[in-house]
Amino acid sequence: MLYPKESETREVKDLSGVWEFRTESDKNYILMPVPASFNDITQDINLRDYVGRVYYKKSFFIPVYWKERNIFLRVGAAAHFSEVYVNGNLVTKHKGGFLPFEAEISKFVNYGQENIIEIMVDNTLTWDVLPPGELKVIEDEMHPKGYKVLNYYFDFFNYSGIHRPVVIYITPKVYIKDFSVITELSNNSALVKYSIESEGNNFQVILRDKNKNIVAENFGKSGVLEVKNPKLWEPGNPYLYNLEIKLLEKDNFDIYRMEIGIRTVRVEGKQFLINEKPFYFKGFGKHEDSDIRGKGLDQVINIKDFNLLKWIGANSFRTSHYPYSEEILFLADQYGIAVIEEAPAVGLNLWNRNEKVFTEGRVDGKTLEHHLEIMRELIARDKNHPSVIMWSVANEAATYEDGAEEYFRRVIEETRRLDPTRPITIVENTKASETKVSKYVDVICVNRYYSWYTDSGDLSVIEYQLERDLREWYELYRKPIILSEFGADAISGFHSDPPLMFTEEYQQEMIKRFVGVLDRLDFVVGEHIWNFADFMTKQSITRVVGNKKGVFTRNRQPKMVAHFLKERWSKLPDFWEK
Ligand code: BDP
Repeated sequence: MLYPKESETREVKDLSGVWEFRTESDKNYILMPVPASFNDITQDINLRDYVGRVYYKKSFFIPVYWKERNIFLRVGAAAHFSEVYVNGNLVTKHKGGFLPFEAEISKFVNYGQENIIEIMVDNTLTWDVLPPGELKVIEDEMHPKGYKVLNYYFDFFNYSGIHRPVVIYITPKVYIKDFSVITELSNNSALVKYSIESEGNNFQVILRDKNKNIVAENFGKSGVLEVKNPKLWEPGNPYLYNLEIKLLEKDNFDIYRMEIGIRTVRVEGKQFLINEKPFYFKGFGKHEDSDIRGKGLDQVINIKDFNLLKWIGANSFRTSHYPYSEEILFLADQYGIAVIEEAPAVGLNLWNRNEKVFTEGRVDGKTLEHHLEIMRELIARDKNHPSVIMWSVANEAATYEDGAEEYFRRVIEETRRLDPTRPITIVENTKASETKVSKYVDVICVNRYYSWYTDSGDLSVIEYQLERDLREWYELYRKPIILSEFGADAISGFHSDPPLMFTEEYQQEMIKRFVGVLDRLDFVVGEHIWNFADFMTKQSITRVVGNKKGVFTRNRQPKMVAHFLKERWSKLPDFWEK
């Protein structure tokens, strides 16, 4: 799926801005920004915690000359179920809050006149959407009749609404629908293998370097571009070429351009190789989360975050726990930050061994169908980003259950079929000896919270427990390991020496001790701290206005540990043969 871009033959009309908005029961519209989560925009607690359907509305104009074109309406993401109406006609529906969807709307629009778009968004979670949740009606004497609560088992607030831009774009009648590129290296040259999806047949493909010089050219719907002495894309040194695709059919001239990077990724033995060099992941699990905007796209926050990643010496992050916006991935390509991209499969765990998750009525065949569909949509959207170097199919699922094995075997097999070029992982918190799933993946990702959720407050256990644990993983699977989460809540401004839980000192000392262990294990190829920044969660007695494990505050100011990490990571090379 191509990102909507302007060219000589294409126009994009961005409908971002102020829309009208109401909840299902409310007849009056209020003003609502798009993109943004609706939760934190007003002073109304009922809207903040609203569960159910909301409606967004906006008018737009379609020029008469667009009759000669295809008109598409595309929603970058809306959480979690959506229906889109143009002039009262249902034009598309979508399930899943973190991927784009579009519809051809040419036959529904009024040319040279005003048009109305309405988007219904429902944020109710069920067991067959990812991430899952369940609406529970509580019937006891302590609650009024019909009292409902939305339960979900993941640790971030269920921000809702239209989170990414809504755009209208036009293409010629016959046009470039999609485009895929795979790059390979051999000696001093690179092969850029491409294929185009279109009803047209006559194509020219031109690759240019940064100075706009042509470095390779070819004709045809698929083919190979050979680049002599290529400049490679890699973390820290992200060279991008510009690829121009031209559909040359007489009346259907179409042009699409995109930036591509030449690079390879591969796992061998205990190493994760980028461009055949052993890469060491330094970075974070992140969230799309910020004050007031919630999960709404905001390039101010995004560019600040990339500047902070550079400042602290990180070279990678994981899109925990869902696919991030395309805009973020374009920035990762440009800033040279490697991305582990995760499916929104989080909360597939009830944290109770007596309550099965992979069972009929919870995570079952319907969930699996949706998960497979998400992997298809995700790979279709992001296959051409050089920054995306691995897929993560889920986070902390109950992988010790029997039912998890077949479920994830199917998801991983499908992911590999769709994209044989990138390694696959699943992020685990199960014990090495108990997971039924890690045998199917290429890289072991493990989350561990020694001295936090277990032996709380006792930093002295870390060395013993972590080393033992990671060695066991390696002994059993012989695959490279990334410690994909570790960290402590620290409330900015809380201090104590000796270090006590929730202080900045404790967070720093804990992280120091963890990385001390990682340094001496040669099969560990990365450290991702939980989390980049403080973020909002649902309210609970273990969350003080959200999760405070950020190395930065929610407002992106450094805590003490940020300086320690900056010092450490500036000395650790991106490519490191341990
Ligand atoms: C892990 C989860 C992550 C949580 C984190 C925590 O993967 O989403 O936010 O723990 O508890 O279990 O802080």
